[in-house]
Amino acid sequence: PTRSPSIGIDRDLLVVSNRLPDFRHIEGDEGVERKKNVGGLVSALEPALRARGGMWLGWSGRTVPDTDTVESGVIDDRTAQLAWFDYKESWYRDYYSGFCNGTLWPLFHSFPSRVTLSDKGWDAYKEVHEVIAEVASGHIGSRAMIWVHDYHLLMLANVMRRRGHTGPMGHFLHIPFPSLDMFSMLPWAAQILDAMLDFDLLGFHTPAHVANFLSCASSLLPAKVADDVVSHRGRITHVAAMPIGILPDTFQEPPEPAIVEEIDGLMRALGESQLVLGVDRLDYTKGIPERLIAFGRLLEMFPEWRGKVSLVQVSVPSRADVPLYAEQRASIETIVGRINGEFGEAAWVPIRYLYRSYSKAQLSQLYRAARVGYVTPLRDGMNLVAKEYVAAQDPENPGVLLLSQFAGAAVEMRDAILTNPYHADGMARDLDRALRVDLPERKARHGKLLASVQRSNAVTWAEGFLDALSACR
Ligand code: GDG
Repeated sequence: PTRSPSIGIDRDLLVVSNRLPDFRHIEGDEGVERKKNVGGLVSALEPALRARGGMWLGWSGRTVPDTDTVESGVIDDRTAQLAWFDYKESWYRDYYSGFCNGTLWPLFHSFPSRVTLSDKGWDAYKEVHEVIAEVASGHIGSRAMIWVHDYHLLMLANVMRRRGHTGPMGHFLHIPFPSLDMFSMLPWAAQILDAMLDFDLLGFHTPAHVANFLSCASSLLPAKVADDVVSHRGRITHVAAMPIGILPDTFQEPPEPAIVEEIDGLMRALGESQLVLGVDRLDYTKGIPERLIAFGRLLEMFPEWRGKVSLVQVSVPSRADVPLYAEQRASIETIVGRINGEFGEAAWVPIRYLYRSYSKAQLSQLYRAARVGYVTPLRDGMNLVAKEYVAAQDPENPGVLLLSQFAGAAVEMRDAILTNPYHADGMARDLDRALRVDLPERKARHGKLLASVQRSNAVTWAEGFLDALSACR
């Protein structure tokens, strides 16, 4: 990729998110180090970005001392023009780790006891919005369409409108929107809602998230709600449930021989055992300790599974510098040790815990090898792992999806076996049931799940959002 100055006042689409797709960090003054693997979001948006000469703006992944000048720039990438900016160290601490991941993330996932509230975090949240709005304004004209992603940027439309932006602006929230009770915990609840209503379109994963937003807007603001339209300060905002999807075909690509060999090696090590698979970022919302404990309960309540089933839990390192995440990691390792110590035998390891990340091709093969996809977040906006697991199955011999009732994905994926991750005994019984599903029922459930994953995919999601945003004006 090459760096180029921003030229683009004639661009008509800008996507803004905290992280750029697969854009890790800038190296030195010259090049940019990127991961080759392109995620679903950028693949889904690529056609629209190309057609509209669009640009994607986000954090470079790099922090600079507070005393330095913050740099920003543009690189031309194969998929899109990527515009980046650095964070000051204090923004990383007070905005990113602080307000975004220490306040909004736990609050929106309904973990009130994990929420930290500080004026410093709130000030940093507002300050970083101003900075991003300034960078954004340098890249587009005032009538361009802007699509903003996630909880890091809830107030961007408000700041852009103040700077004179008149073009359509939409926001998609990738995490849940909480109930009124929960949201009211935020001292700045009304300011955030008020600012969100400067967007023309607000997209959420599920009708329940939409209902929560509408109930907060009508209770905490003098806003008028009629159906899915909110009127406030003489402006109109459309609110819609638009569940995100994946690119299902990309999980059926034939693997390279080295990957086949690697997964075969794992399956040989499991011997006679059926594979139960968990894959998540290491995050307390994903319910990893609860999942491990329920697996231990399965071995107690149904001893016939001992030696016949193994859990492989892949936990991808995430936000490792946030203390809560380090604690979570330690607690998981303790539980794994306890269960393996209690039930393991020389020839059988109940839980294999892998604290690392895998390539998409490796993940696809792991999904395909697993008899049960064990996807049990305590709360999740959607959960793409559930959809990927279904997409990767062999249709002639598919596995069973065991899915938390608290994942957004549970709304569309009624043919999974749904479970309550807070109830270890119940989840152990549901796991036992999932392991016993016979081939005809596995095929029937998988056929319906796959049809839904194919119907509502990443491309239909991105097109649907942009069409709806255009239609708002
Ligand atoms: C947020 C919301 C919402 C995982 N391990 C590896 C790897 N992954 C990929 C998976 C999947 C993605 O990461 C995780 O997506 P999720 O949806 O499960 O969860 P969050 O990261 O929390 O995402 C969530 C989502 O946004 C989209 O709106 O569904 O609710 O929290 O795609 O495959 N990818 C690679 N190696 C790994 O080891 N390459």
